[in-house]
Amino acid sequence: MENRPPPAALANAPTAHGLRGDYSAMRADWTIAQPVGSYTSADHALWRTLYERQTKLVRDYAAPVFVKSLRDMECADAIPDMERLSTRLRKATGWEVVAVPGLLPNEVFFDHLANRRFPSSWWIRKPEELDYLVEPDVFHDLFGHVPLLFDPVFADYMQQYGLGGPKAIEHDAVDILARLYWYMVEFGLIMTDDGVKAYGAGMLSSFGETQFSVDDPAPNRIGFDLERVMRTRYWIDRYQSTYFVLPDFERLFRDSIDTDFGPLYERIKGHEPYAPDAVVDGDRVIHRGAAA
Ligand code: HBI
Ligand code: FE
Repeated sequence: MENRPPPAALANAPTAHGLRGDYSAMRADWTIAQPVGSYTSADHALWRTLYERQTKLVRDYAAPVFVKSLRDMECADAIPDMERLSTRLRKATGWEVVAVPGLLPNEVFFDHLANRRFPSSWWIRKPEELDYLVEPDVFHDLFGHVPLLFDPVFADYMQQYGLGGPKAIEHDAVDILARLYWYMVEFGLIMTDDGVKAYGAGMLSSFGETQFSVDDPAPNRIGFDLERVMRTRYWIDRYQSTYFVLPDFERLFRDSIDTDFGPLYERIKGHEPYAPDAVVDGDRVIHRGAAA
């Protein structure tokens, strides 16, 4: 176990307040052994509170694959053991969950995803952070992100996202690629036989944003278009003003595979980004936001 200082690369991380995790005892790949023994009964009780609150919403607002995968994860009672969870996940899609101290430098994060390893913070938020925390905690990562990794097509997409990281770094376009992750992994909506449903980790781990994203009249809901998403700025400190809606996960995966991102980055860099609440010519508007 090498001892390493918190990475300078993270100094300007989205979490301007500085990072919470202990980055001093990590493996070379920035993972740590999940300190399962260190969780207190209060930590597990907080997990149950968050889990029970969100599962009341999931029935009505979440995509069916999220509901089914969450049930199969059987993690209602306590903060899951990531190794046990990985044993199930590997059988489904070859992914595993690895414990990390918190936010990672982009290239490290991309490399884990490229190898079907989802890096999850190991620590849980404080009770006073029930509704908002700046850096992803174990609830956001395991409850929010892992269920979708049981879907074979979305699991393939997440690996593609990681594989595409180095080209974004090469084009100095990580901020453009990150919009795709933000809108389609953290805050994505999908059309189902039962209407628009949420699948994004950011909204499904948030008590207020789950309902807001699916049926509040305020935000725009616009049909997914890869370039449109990658041109659109997003909020990191409030509910989104626009959500993009997939017809299915295949569309996200196919468009990613079929696109040469190099020229796309250069084209996008030549234009002003769209504001988070913009509705532009060519948009397939499913719902025009009341606030727009
Ligand atoms: N690190 N642990 C962790 N989790 C993330 O979601 C994450 C990250 N580092 C970088 C990052 N996300 C995004 O900035 C990239 O998708 C661009
Ligand atoms: Fe996340």
